[in-house]
Amino acid sequence: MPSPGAFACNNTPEPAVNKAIAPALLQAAEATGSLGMDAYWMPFTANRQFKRAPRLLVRAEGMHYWDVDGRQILDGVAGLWCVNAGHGRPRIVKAIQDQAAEMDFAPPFQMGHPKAFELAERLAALAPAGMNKVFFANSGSEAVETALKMALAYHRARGEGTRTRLIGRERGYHGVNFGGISVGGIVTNRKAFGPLLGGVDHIRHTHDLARNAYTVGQPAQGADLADDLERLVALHDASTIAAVIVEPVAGSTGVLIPPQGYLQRLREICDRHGILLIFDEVITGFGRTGKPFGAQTFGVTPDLMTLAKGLTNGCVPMAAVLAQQKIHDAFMTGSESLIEFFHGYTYSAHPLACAAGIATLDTYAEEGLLTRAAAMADYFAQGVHSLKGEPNVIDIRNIGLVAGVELTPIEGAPTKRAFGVFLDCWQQGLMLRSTGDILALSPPLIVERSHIDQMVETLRGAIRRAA
Ligand code: PXG
Ligand code: PLP
Repeated sequence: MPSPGAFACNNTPEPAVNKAIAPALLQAAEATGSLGMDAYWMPFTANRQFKRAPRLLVRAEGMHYWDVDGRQILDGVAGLWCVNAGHGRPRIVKAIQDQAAEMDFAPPFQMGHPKAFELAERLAALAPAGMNKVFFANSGSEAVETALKMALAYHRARGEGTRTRLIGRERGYHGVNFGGISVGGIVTNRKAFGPLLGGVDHIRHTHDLARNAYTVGQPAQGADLADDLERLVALHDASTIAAVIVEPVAGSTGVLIPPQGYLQRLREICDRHGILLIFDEVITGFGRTGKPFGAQTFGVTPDLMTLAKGLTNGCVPMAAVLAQQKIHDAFMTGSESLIEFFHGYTYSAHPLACAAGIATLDTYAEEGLLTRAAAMADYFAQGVHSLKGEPNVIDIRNIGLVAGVELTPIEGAPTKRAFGVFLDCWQQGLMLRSTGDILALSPPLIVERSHIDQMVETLRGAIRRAA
């Protein structure tokens, strides 16, 4: 048998072994004869480094994970920006268990099941007025592809088939499928994958340390950056442009908060030129910014909106595209016996996901979680902004219950400083995200002040040690 040490976190001093957890895992591994870690090619991970010093999670409840050594880890990123109600919520667990026993799968093409309709109605009721049509997918990446295809087909259905161009934004993250990386603006996610989609262009990103560093909430400067869309209209002509896709708050790229008035201006320019506006709310959806959706926090309604992550509290993969009535209605022409939109996934509206989604929305509603970020925002902001002045910190930004802390890169080794801070925090019992030289915090929305204190002080210590 390979040594149990294969699972140990080598750099953890004297882990307090939780007898209930680690032996169970090791026993299971022994039974299957595979303690090895070779076969699993891990996503968005430094595989070789990880396998030398694995970070293995085995249990989760509330605000915490436990690792294979039995250490309790505070969850500072809601898993991966998705576990908004905290871990192991009994209502959601039971809904998934019951659904698995009652009906495991129902084909979504030319068939339906009641919970799919129920969840769609519930989502439409939460959404900004008018966004009342719901199309299901299984990941944020799939939701993005779906929204882009809807935009193209919408224009064609209305007789404006010349509108084929898609506009994204620099530093945007829209998942990893071909449409998403094409409109996305993160070079590492694009450069290895050939010419991508044709007919795509990008507006400038809104990150501006010189003018906006250390802003609490929305930066004052930068609404004018939306005018970059006018530049692309002048270059390509509006008659060739189908849609613009942006994240209301860019998450993956390091928590970029939209400048005051910026999203309004984008909306105005889109309206002026008949261009659809797509909000990718995979991270901002479900309470992260203080209201159910970023569109409501920022007071701008898009034509299409992508959702995932918090939709099922991360418990079962699921995503959705919300569309304005007018988008949907443009498809509903011709013979009623014909399929209107040639698109869908085997697992669209999967029964387990629908059950999890309904129970998740119940949990959010019962506990007021979709507005709790607004109530906690001031305390959270004070905490994270107290890191100003710590070594190598060059910016701190926040809204609702999400924050980014940007560090000066180590010369010649970008990303290394923030990744070091991430590893140090992990050893101190805090899980957060590093992206580039930015640390991102986005705790479950059940977070208490004491957790915020622990997050901030753990991060402070790690930043000091990284100096
Ligand atoms: N759009 C946005 C705005 C996202 O944040 C996706 C689409 C894709 O969702 P899926 O479910 O296909 O992963 C996301 C996902 C990070 C990180 O850097 C963020 C995401 C995914 C993985 C890592 O912290 N966001
Ligand atoms: N590839 C093949 C060969 C398939 O038959 C299907 C679906 O039937 C897919 C891919 C797409 O899978 P999904 O619907 O889960 O996205």
